[in-house]
Amino acid sequence: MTVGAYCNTPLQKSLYNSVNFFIKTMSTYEKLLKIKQERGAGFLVLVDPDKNNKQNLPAFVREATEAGVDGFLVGGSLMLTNEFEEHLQTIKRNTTVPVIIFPGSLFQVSAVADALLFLVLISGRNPEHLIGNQVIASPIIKKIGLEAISTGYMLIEAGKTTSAEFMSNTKPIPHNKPDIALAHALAAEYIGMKLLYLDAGSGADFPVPNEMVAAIAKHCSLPMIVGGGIRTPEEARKKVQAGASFVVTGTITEENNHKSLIKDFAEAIHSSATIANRKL
Ligand code: 1GP
Repeated sequence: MTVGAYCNTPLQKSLYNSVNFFIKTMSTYEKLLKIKQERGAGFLVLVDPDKNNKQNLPAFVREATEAGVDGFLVGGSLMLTNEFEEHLQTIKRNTTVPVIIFPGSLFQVSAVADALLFLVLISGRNPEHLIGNQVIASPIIKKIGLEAISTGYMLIEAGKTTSAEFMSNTKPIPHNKPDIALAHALAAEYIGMKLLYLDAGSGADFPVPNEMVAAIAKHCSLPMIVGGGIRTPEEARKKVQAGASFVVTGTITEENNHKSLIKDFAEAIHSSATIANRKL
């Protein structure tokens, strides 16, 4: 039963309709900010169509949504499948939370999604990922009316060469250099970007260090997504306590897609946020 079913008086009904209309007309970026403000931090699950089992996808998406996931990221560094859009459609059909493209290449643009992280790989010095691909993709994004969320993407040393590092041909920020990471984050803020994504890369041996997340959260006001190599709810909790606004899991939720684990992640992320996490 929906909340609307409990609205009996005309005033209650009108208030319910206004709130509903407001939520429906919010941009995906506004919805992310709302999650950050209300829950302190959000849980995003990455679906990589190359790694995901297509047969299990509808049930996985429904269960993850019921378990408290705040959004799905869809994308991958390679994309060996030609079923990217089919995956997006399946996810959209089975969830009510935002479905956001996390593009690994120019081929990962589609109007089926609610939005796209318009990534600029600020930690690297490869012009293709700083401006080249963005120029090629922009007219298409405009034409299909897709919401593009300007995101400063930073690759952080992961203990091994990840696909993201190899495919982007960039050097990650050293694990033990929070000051360098902070300088990049501040540059993203001053340039006018809307989000930061600190990524150790999928399957990283070790995740983005908590000290790095904390240094950025202390001095930079951009909402911060943190992902790569996060395998336990406890690890996710530490990222939120350090100041992450959103935590991403991909590999662990692909390998072990039990509703109970996803619920544990969601609870750890939502329950450990402080007032500082809620700040916009
Ligand atoms: C990778 O941040 C994501 O870009 C998720 O990483 O697969 O290691 O969870 P994992």
